[in-house]
Amino acid sequence: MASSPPSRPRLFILDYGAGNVRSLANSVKALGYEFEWIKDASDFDKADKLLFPGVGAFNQAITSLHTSSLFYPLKKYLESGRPYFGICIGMQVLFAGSDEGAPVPGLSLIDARVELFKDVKDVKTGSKKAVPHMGWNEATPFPSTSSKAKEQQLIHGNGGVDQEEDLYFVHSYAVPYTPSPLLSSWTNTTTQYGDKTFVSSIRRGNILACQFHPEKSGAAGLRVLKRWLDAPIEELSGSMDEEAKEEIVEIKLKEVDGLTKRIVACLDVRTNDSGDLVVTKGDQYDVREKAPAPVTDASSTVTGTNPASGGDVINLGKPVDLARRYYESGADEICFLNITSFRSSALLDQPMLAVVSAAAETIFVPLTVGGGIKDTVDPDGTKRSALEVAGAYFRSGADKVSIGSDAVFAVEALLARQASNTTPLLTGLTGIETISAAYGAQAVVVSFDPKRVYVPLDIDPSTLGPHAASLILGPNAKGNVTEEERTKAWWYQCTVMGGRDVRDVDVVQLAKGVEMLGAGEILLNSVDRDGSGRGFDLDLVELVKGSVGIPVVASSGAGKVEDFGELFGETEAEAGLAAGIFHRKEVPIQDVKSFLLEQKVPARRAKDVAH
Ligand code: 1PR
Repeated sequence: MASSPPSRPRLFILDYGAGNVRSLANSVKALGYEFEWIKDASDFDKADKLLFPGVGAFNQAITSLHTSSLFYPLKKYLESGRPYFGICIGMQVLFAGSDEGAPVPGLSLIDARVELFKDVKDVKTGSKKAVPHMGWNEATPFPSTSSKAKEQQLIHGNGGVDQEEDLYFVHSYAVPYTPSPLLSSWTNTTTQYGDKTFVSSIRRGNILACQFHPEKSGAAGLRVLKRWLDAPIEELSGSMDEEAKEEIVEIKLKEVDGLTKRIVACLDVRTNDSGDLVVTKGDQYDVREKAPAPVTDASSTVTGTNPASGGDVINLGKPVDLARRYYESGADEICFLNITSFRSSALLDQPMLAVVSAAAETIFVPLTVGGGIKDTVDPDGTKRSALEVAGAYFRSGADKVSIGSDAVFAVEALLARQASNTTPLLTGLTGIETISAAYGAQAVVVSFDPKRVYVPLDIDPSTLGPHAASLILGPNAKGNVTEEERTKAWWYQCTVMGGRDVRDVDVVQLAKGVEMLGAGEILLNSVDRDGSGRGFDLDLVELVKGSVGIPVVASSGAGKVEDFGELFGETEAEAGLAAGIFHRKEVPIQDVKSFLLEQKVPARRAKDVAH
């Protein structure tokens, strides 16, 4: 009788309830492995290998482990010498404690602490770097004695991550690297962000853990996961107590850190008039066909027009197919915006949840989803909190949620409390606050939809009140400025409901307000530049970037690769987003990357982009 194939090690994943574990689960499945969830303490005894993923708050993770009585069984598993792979919070909990949230002891395998990124500065210019550290950066192998070189096989070297490949990080806290025998015995890679060097992965005995997200780092990250999943148990097992070499290793600060500029592909999604969920794209937020759509034959030759299609929702394709195409073309992130969500409850808008869930199964870079993330009431009267809506998207595989209209209303209320000296200034009840508290600031993006308000060039700024802070004088405007614009001045007014309704809030007020509420990133659209192909509104980007310490994704108006070079050359934006030029196949994403690298702008390098 043929011998049964050797049974595979029993792989378990620990879900402490607030991380986006679906992405890791999807990655493990895509690599051909089955797994089981740790449901209670007894499952640790069945595990041959254990994965612990997660984003979010240290305190929340530790507290959750205690309330589910998993803290000590986890510690016992780690001490058993069986293989452990921790990701992000799954690495941080191994340390003694963290600056994040109320003080609570970690598993304390390593007597060092996780600290907040404070006063991170660019080494060359001294300019302040945004926190969270969000994007693609390199993990540099730790200079080590030969015993470690073998261990690094799991991340770098033969088929793992190549030295120059980038990995995805998203965190506001990290373990600073300081030369010491303790950290020398654990540190596997280090990463530099601004003028800070931190421990980006550890390896000792049966423990492998990384600050970056291999499940979100494209093909490079999946190779790291695959190495660990493929490795025989005996290769991964061992004792953490093996004697450590008393080495002190200095890591020299480089003049330029490795963080790259992100290129984000955005898909505006809505139902068309026949009820199908399609990717659409208009200009200045008008997504309907102007003229009747062209009719093409099998060879895509235009043979006429379809008079009935005038006024139809522009249909550029199916959301998941297009998103997969962009992932394969090297997009660093994918952003879905459900642009008619304000018409119904997101949770009832199952197709959008299904889109995210399907996309997350085959796309291994960060996914953001926006549209309808707010407190809602279903048609039957059921109340749904923004946190509940966001949770549904995270469980579907989203890494970040984007809040638009609701953020404007929250900042309006904040400004009113400020004006009337009402305390507390922060109620803790807004969607930004509740989602940020539960999933971490890095999971909360705020989408701006500003519209220019033109005023005479010789206006007395004091007549604009607080909006004077966002006033731009045409003669000083940057980038692609028309002669007519040079004769005017303007400020940027915020809109809601996809540009349909203007509010008495300007972009500087909104930016400062959402940062105070706990947002981790700004998606900065421009109604005026949307779909124009005229390039990004550099003055708008500079205004908002100069108002906050969180990352800014510039959006709207990209028409050619040079527009991205101009954006990153003229502003400190961390990312550039485009839609139309990608949907219409006018500019391949890889051409944007190649152009940026030619211009010496750091863009993600990957040996093979998609898995
Ligand atoms: O208000 O929380 O429900 O969120 C609604 C979301 O939908 C917001 O993020 C809002 O920006 C977006 N939205 C609403 N209506 C539209 C519309 O177009 N009618 N999309 C819309 C706005 C912004 C980008 C766009 C860039 C790049 N689109 O998605 O793709 O401007 O365009 P380009 O590269 O083609 O120039 P809520």
